[in-house]
Amino acid sequence: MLLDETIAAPATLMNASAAIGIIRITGDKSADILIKIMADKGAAPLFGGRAEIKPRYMHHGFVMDPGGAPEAVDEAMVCFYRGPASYTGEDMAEIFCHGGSYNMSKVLGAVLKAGARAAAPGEFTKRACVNGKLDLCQAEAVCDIINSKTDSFHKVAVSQIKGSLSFEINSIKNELIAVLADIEANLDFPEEDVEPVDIAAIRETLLGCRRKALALLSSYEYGRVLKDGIKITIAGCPNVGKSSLFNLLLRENRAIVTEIPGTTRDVIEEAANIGGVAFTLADTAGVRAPADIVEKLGIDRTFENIRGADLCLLVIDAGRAVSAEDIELIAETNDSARVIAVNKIDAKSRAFSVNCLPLKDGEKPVEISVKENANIDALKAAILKTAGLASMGESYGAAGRAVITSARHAAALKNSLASFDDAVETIDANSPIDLLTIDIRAALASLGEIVGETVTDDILHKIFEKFCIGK
Ligand SMILES: Nc1nc2c(ncn2[C@@H]2O[C@H](COP(=O)(O)OP(=O)(O)OP(=O)(O)O)[C@@H](O)[C@H]2O)c(=O)[nH]1
Ligand SMILES: [Mg+2]
Repeated sequence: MLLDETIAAPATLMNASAAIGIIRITGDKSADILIKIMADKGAAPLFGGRAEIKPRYMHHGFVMDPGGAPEAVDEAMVCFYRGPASYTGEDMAEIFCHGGSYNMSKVLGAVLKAGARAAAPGEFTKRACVNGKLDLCQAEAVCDIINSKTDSFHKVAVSQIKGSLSFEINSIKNELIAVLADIEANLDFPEEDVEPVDIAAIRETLLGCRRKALALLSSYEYGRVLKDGIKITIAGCPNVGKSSLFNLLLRENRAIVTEIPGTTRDVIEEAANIGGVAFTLADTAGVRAPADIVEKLGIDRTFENIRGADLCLLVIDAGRAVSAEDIELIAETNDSARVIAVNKIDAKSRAFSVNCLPLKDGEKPVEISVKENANIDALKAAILKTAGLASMGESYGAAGRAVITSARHAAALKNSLASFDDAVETIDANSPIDLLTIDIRAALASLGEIVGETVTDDILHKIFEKFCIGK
């Protein structure tokens, strides 16, 4: 990456006809570009020189095309940030022009003509990282904040950008660095008056660090679900109210509902936010002996979907006796995470009895009425509890503890655990102490990958190419 190049990109959507569009510039030439392109009402240069550009101040003017027509391209406000007090740590400028793709590309065109190069995806944040304004996991949190769709994931991303994860990783690293320094002092000056290493204390410290790394890694189960969402398949016999429940959970009339059994014939998937957590809900065809090939294919898909789900929401109709298909579906989902909703409790039949359902020990169906919107909160709570989210949310979210949301971070933590195990093994085998430093260095390298101290250019490139342009 050439840090001496000045780069520019739109920081807001180019394809929307928004009121304002922002063009971002970073690099040494940022001020010179403003001098070249900004003019006052009379088309005279707005800035006589660098000294006239007051940092962090909104200057009003007109964007001119350098070397182009004498009339203004657009009217805009510009703000200059003097490095290192900027997002990237370099001199930066932001041009607040009018929105719209045509107008913004004209303004960007003027900036590029004045000496900037078009930025690659994530290049602004990458520079912030290289210049030490953010560490790598904070930079990744920028992406998470922008992509977040639920309150719980957003909270975790904001706490990560504030440094919660970096803090925990760095505190483990600092303990390891202290241990290394201790060992190395002994290796380098064994004959001098250096305290002999207390190997039992080192072993304890390493086990303590391992526990902290493991606790972080364990949070990934929760973090993954927050990030990717949890997949719920709504299944049951025809006409039990699956589509009605699907619509209620989505808060929109997405699926067709009729009193005719066999209304839904294919799988319909939609994203839903339940209790601040992202879910993908799938409504499916009701299970029965199929009347034709279309229904058969639909029911095959229902079973496929049940098998691919994180959780199955089985709906049973309290308005009639339990059927053979209800029992078949219960058997089919016995090994999955499952919530049973007994629906139509408002029209409960004498022929229906919960006791006819072959439930697992301690399993309690939730009695609901979609028609009367009754007990839906209890159903949502049961879903969150079965997905393990209620308790996890309490221990992570409420306690403000760092949560791992990235597979890359989880893999690095896993590698550090292996190095901690190697280190303890080295101690227990009474192996030479310099071997121990190799294991500790390996653990440090894995943890360093998370905050970006020990990542290769290749990995950096992979991380930032997922960003949008202008980020
Ligand atoms: N009384 C009562 N009727 C309900 C309730 N929930 C749904 N219904 C009615 O039950 C009928 C079937 O509802 P759907 O949501 O289409 O049922 P489904 O399970 O998707 O049916 P298929 O798509 O055919 O498998 C409709 O007439 C709904 O209005 C409820 O809680 N109480
Ligand atoms: Mg349906």
